[in-house]
Amino acid sequence: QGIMAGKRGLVLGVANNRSIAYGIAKACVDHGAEIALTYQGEAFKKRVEPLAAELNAHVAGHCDVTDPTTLDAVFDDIAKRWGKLDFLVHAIAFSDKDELTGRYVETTRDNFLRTMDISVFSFTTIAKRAEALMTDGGSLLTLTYYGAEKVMPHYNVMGVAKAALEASVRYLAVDLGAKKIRVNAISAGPIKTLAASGIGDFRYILKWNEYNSPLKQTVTQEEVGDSAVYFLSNLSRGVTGEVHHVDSGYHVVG
Ligand code: 0WD
Repeated sequence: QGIMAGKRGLVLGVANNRSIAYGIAKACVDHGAEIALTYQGEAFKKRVEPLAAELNAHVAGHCDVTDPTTLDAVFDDIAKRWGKLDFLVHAIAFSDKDELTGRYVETTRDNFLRTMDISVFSFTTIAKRAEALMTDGGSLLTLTYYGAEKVMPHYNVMGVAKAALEASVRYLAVDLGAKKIRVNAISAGPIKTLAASGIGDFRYILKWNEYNSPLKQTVTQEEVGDSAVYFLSNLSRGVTGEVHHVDSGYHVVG
């Protein structure tokens, strides 16, 4: 049983077992939820399938958020299989790693648009698709970072994208609130994942957070997963439009 018993959710952004999305998926399953995962291309299929088996998760197919036909296919698959959806996790972001170092002012137009498309617009278009299936209300959760609020070294265009993503959370919360669909974000502290390895000096950022955060440690996928259960379950039924820091308290000092 558990706090998530009877809930069905789609988790987007599992690349491997270090992904934040994997930590969230596992916590949801541990608390009784049934989940579906997607993979981005054949290379990730091989990594996601064994993780799905371990979590008793349905694999809803290939999903590349820059290709709307793949999103249509995933949501059709969920509609046929479950007929409805209770929660959705968006843990997707991308930027050219050559631009996640040096000066923000050097950002190219192509990478700016691609970063915003994959890291920001994708959440909005996915929210629209989820709305159609969340007939008993629901909970949408995305992942952001403190670089949206403060200038962090090397985060550059991704910081600008995360600021837009956090604003999207507020606008979507208003649009979907009447249907009792809640929209929130977790602002996670730095965690070593595939995506994070593209950010310049990431190891230094991890150490900085460990030494300076109130809890004197970096956060784990499990800690983010446990906090996500609060947002995805009925425990947070009175909460929407929120950006919640799961960062060992770093934001109160940094
Ligand atoms: O320190 C960190 N790791 C933090 C991450 C701190 C705070 C926030 N976040 C955010 C990220 O910005 C992202 O929104 O958490 C989210 C999940 O990121 P992650 O768990 O750190 O990274 P990873 O395991 O790499 O998962 C991100 C995945 C991609 O993996 P790759 O390695 O290919 O970037 O996002 C997916 C992909 O699976 N992704 C896409 N999915 C569909 N279509 C696309 C796309 N076009 N592009 C990337």
